[in-house]
Amino acid sequence: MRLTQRTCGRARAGVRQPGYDRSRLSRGVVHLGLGAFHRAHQALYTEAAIRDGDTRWGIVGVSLREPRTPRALAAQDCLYSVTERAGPAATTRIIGAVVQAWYAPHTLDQVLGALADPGLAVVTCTVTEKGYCVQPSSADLDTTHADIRHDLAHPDTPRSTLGVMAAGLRRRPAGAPLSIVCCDNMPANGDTLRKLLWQYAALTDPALARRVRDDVAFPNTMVDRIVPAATPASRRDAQHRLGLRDEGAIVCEAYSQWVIEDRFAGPRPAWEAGGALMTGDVRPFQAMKLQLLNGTHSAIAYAGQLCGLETVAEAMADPLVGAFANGVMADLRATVQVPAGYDAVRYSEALLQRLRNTALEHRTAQIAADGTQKVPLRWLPALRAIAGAERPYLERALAMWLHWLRSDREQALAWHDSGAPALAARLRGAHSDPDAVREAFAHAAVFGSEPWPPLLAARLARHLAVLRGGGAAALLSF
Ligand code: CS2
Repeated sequence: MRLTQRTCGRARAGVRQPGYDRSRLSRGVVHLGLGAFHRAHQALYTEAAIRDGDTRWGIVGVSLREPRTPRALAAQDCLYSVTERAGPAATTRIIGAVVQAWYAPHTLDQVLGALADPGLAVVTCTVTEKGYCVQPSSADLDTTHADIRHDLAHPDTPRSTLGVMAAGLRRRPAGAPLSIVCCDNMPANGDTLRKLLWQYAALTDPALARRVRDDVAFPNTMVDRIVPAATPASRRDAQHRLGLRDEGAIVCEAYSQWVIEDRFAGPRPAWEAGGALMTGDVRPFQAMKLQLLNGTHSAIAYAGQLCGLETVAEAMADPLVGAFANGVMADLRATVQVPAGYDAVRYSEALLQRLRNTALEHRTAQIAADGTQKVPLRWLPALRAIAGAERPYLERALAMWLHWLRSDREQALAWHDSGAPALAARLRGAHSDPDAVREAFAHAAVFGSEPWPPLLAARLARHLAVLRGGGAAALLSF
């Protein structure tokens, strides 16, 4: 039997139900990017606000690219389950906060209508780093991006995140307050989104650009929860716990954190009910999390890929990769400023513990995807900050990524990471390892245009030579 509004009461005992009248929910939030992360993170905070009695905040979930999730949710009255797992312990709950699940290419008019509704006060988004059509090294709009070019030519039938936001805003009556809350892993994510949307609007519609600048709030946020993409095994596990078939089931860790800059243009859900922290300055939280967690994650992903380790937990259990992860975190810690009240070492230890969670099937391939978008945010600031001083683990991580790109995996990569083929082609065209490093550093889209220290280049070339000769195990045994 499948999970729906009619059947949800028949879930196994112990499964937590929404516990409120979903028919009373209004559409208060439009969310762009209906993947597992949103549904296991922000949606749960909104659920908590609704359970506290505020029925204004039903979520209109919009998928811009992927039809599977909206189709699955629509067949389940938008209900789905979240199973939180820490080792053998697990809790399963049914989430009721999503009230619509739309696939934008098929429902564009409704999506734009929802964005234009003056009663709508909050838009959230999780479209991944590449979903913003941003140039990773400069954080400026990539005006050569095919989707941006399409949307500039066809502003009323957009397909990019920015194009959809702009088209919705254009239809919106002036003066209706709106806050757009970016929930992707980018430093200053709200400020960056404001700049990108402004740059996009300024290309064709100066009045809209002014509204983006003056009328819309873009609070910065730090989001944290490990939510692997569902696999057949995780779905079976969740369905077993639920006792109903659920094509939207998510299995994730029990840990969750959301830190939000308290800068909204109008009303918002009381996300504090779910434990969100409202603060004046999110930057130290973002830097700490993006570098220590995501930076280490990416290093584990490439080391794991090169060593044939499929999941993060397997990689962490491998003596070489496990020790390497610890070292990368220490290298990143050397330059990161943690928020007041945090102890960087204790935070790192808790992270390592989370990464060892054997109940999650978090694939190294998933984290390795989109490296040209992630590496410039996760590793390069630390390598810039310590120009001169050797950071043995982080530099080995960078060498492993370059080696991974130049090996024959670039076909698979091209599919995920549209920035990878150009860098991979440079690396493959190089005549020697030092030449490969020169080529990489000359690739300004990823490495920026400021020169990199020659000593760093020399060390990277040596690491590439070791990788070529003895593989990742040789590089990590030092
Ligand atoms: C991961 C993140 O896929 C990735 O690149 O590093 O999705 C990570 O799991 C989350 O940011 C954890 O909060």
